[in-house]
Amino acid sequence: GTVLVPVLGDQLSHSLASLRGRDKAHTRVLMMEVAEEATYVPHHKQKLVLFFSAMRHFAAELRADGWQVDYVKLDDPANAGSFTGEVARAVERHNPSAIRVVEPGEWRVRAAMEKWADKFACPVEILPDDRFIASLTEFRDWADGRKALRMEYFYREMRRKTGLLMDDGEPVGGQWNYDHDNREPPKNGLSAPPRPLFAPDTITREVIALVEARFPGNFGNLGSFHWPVTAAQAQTAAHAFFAERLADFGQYQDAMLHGQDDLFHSMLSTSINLGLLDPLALCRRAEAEYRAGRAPLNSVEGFIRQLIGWREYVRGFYWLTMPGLAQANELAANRPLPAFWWTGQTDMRCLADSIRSTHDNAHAHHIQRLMVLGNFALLAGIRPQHVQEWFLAVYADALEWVELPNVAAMALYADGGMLASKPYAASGAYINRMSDYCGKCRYKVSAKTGPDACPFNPLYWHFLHRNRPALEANPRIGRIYATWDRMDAGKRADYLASAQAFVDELAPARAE
Ligand code: FAD
Ligand code: DLZ
Ligand code: SF4
Repeated sequence: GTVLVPVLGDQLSHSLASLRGRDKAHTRVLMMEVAEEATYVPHHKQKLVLFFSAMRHFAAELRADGWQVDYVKLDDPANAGSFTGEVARAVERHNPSAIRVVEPGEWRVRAAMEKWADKFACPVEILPDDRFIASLTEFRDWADGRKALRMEYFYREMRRKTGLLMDDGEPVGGQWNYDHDNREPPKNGLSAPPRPLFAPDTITREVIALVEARFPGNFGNLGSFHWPVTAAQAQTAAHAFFAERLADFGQYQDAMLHGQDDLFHSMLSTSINLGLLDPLALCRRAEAEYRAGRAPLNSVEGFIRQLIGWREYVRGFYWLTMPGLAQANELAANRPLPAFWWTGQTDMRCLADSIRSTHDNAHAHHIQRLMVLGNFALLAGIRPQHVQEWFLAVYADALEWVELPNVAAMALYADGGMLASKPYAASGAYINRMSDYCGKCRYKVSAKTGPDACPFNPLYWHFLHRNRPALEANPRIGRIYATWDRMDAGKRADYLASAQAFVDELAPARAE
């Protein structure tokens, strides 16, 4: 009989486990644009266009390759609006002998999928997603019995497993991690070669019209849509990164410059997360650049660590800690998300630029996400669920399995330190060192308190003060409290009052 193979929007890989080796004559591929996926958070317009356009391109490639594909468009009048509803309709149409599907990336979808076996008369086979280097079982085994899960140790396992940057069982260069070389502040006049931009073709233009019509009020700009929507375009983007930016990727990885949205970052996360690029193949290419003497070790090791370290690690962490992680709030942060996160209207220049880039590109680079937006939300005590929903909505690369650990655990310490050994809390001095934001800001980064002080400065102490019971015992920050205790009482009161005055003025994004 016919086997029904649903392919989800982030499973756009020709080598997908559910397709590999299948007999095309007896397979019906099902792809579905559904309201439930399009609305479970108010996605950025570019994210919607990216997913729908890449899905439509992928379906066309499958058909050209001889597959039979049922493709349900969002505006199909019969559209049932959910994965389960559409699979039910396809079961009616084809009466399949089995449903075979690759496990989804998100817990929410997995929960729905697990009910299919009871709902449908045929067997349902859920296959592991082997586009990841570590299987979920492998990660669980590694995590089992450990109190704290440090990425660094997991990363070394992945280096050994893949053999990437290994010589005779030893890390190339003698060290596993060259992160200390990857914290260069930006030089004056620093600029990176522009990345290739992909002009919308007919399919993408059709999807743009659909998204403008169905989601006119969503956040984001569609005039600047340039994401790769096919594997071929993604390869072009990867090629340009290896040829032009990889060599400088490492040293400027943490740098930020006003109006320069990409710098030396790869801008490949959307293509990797959709399945258009294979992360392991990218790592092998990066290693080849090092072996050929075209890129330094700190850049190549840094890039490989993001992919086989962080990316794999957060995925394992997500499945280990869900569904609790989505509700975690160790520091009891309760302030609603400020309205300016949607409008960008703030005098804080670092935040305004990061939000502007988010609005224009559905992207911001790592340090903008972690040390500007995330740090602000951490220090100001914004409710993790509000911050999570915002990050999941606004970034084109956001799928919950990668977004949630980064936001809840890495940026907000909402997991109480299972992922990070201490909160990534920093005052304005850090942002000033790593960027050109502060010079033209209406706030003074050198001012500690009062209405003109950079808000990060008093917020930093306010954060430490109010979370003292939770943080003081942490050996990596405990000493900061000694500094606080040595300040005179008046200074401490000034810090706390300045921070309070600032947060009291924050208008919430929605009425509570
Ligand atoms: P590069 O700097 O070129 O890095 C190369 C690749 O490494 C990326 O494409 C990505 O696949 C991977 N990578 C790097 N850092 C991480 C990380 N911390 N976790 C997982 N993979 C990583 N990444 C997402 O893909 N989706 C998200 O929704 C997401 N949300 C984030 C939220 C916060 C608060 C933070 C701090 C980070 C988040 N990241 C997320 C990780 C990272 O910021 C992005 O992957 C990166 O900015 C994408 O741009 P790039 O492709 O140019 O990355
Ligand atoms: C992000 C997204 C959006 C916006 N729309 C769809 C869709 O209509 N159909 C689809 O198959 N996938 C979509 N996606 C990606 C899914 O949210 C993603 O595949 C699952 O959440 C992974 O579990
Ligand atoms: Fe951001 Fe403070 Fe610098 Fe202004 S002074 S850009 S608010 S860090």
